[in-house]
Amino acid sequence: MISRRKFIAAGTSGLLVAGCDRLDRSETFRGILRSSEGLTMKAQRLITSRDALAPEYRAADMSPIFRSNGTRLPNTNEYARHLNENFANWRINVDGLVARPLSIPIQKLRSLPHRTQITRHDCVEGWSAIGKWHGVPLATILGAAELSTRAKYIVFHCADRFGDRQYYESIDLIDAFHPQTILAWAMNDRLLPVPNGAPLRLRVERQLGYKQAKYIQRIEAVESLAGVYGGRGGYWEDTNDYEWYAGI
Ligand SMILES: Nc1nc2c(c(=O)[nH]1)N[C@H]1C(S)=C(S)[C@@H](COP(=O)(O)O)O[C@H]1N2
Ligand SMILES: [Mo]
Repeated sequence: MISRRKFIAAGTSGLLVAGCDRLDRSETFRGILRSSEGLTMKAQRLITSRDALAPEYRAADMSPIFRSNGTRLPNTNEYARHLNENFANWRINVDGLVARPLSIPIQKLRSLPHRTQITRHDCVEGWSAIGKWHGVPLATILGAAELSTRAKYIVFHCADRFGDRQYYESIDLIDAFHPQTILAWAMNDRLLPVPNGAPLRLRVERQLGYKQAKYIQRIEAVESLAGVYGGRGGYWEDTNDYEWYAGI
């Protein structure tokens, strides 16, 4: 498992280096490097790459099939009821370190200004797929909720469970406010299918598949991950030692 993840990382690091080489030719970038004495080149690249956009693709590049992984259908009575109601009563609660806690009906969320992006999903299990996502920037929601200056992480609480544990994930504020970080409610021009996280899932395009939380019910802003479930920031992080930051 770990070696596959390293393999994926090695496969994409070439692209990042190529991007840096291109930037290196511009005067601005040299200026930035000169002004950052004390920072190693590696750290500089790291900072640059955290803000950079993930590659976006053309419609012609989309995978004919976007498979599902992990939970395909949350097995709770509550989810079955929502599915039966076509998610008409699904709400996304936004709470924790915010000045204005929100409870947003899914229909309301679908009416907000959205972003569309065609990106590649990479799962540590060794498969990738290019899909089209449509959703609200997470930044819009965090802005509406008036995120506290104490908040450092955003936690996504999901509707599905593995055994006795709830699936959850978390990201830091760099990723939370990244322009490609969206709460997606449609995929490949259709409302999100159940196997892919209906009615709402996260797309955090600079990270691996397991960070892309499906079946989102609650978004919580916290100062520390220590008190959240197993304390390591995600289901796989808690149970299988996966890295919390799964950058690609
Ligand atoms: N709630 C929830 N989110 C989840 C999972 C899951 O089992 N439950 N699996 C993760 C993994 S490992 C991957 S690769 C992707 C799969 O997304 P997909 O089913 O749309 O392909 O969702 C991620 N998010
Ligand atoms: Mo995955």
